[in-house]
Amino acid sequence: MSPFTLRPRIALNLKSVGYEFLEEDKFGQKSDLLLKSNPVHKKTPVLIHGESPVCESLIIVQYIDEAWPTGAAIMPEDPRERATARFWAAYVDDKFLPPLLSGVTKARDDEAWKEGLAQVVDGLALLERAYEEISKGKTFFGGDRIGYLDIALGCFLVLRLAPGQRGFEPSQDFGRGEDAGVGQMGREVCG
Ligand SMILES: N[C@@H](CCC(=O)N[C@@H](CS)C(=O)NCC(=O)O)C(=O)O
Repeated sequence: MSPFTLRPRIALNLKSVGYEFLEEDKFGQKSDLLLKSNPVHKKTPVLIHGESPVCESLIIVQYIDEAWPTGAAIMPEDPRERATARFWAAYVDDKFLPPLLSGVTKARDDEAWKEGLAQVVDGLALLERAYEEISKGKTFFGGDRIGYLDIALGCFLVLRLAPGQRGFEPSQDFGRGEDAGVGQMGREVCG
């Protein structure tokens, strides 16, 4: 299951919204529905609510929070905290993920892999510091409950590698491992 797709699914579950999940064939042709629903990027996930598609996983999560306002809020209530959550979510997608998804898991040789891994570990150290500040000692960026930033980052911290695949294991490659800090948060989000 793609971590990008997990994001809206977690948000829908938090809001107790039922949905039908249509899977795309990763290795086959893109479906007509996907091409019609996301003609710009042609990527999943897409949320189709009524007749209208909503694209881009983090935009979908924000949409879900607004379209189903009952239940616990996913975005922080305070505008400044909302801006901070959006800032770090953009950091996750723009800076943290590219070396993880391209540099590390698709590295051609050991040197490229080490370089990618160093960038991932640096990025995670920065996110760990942000987590300490924002979570104020609680389990989640969102405090006692899963929030926007937990959804944005958490799904990518529990990536598991196929045996022999070069990649990134938070428990081995990042000092604090899975039982503390963002590692623990990731497990709770996806548990
Ligand atoms: N920025 C997009 C990224 C989504 C993405 O990369 N989706 C992958 C599935 S994991 C995809 O559809 N890949 C097919 C492709 O790149 O053509 C988001 O957050 O929704």
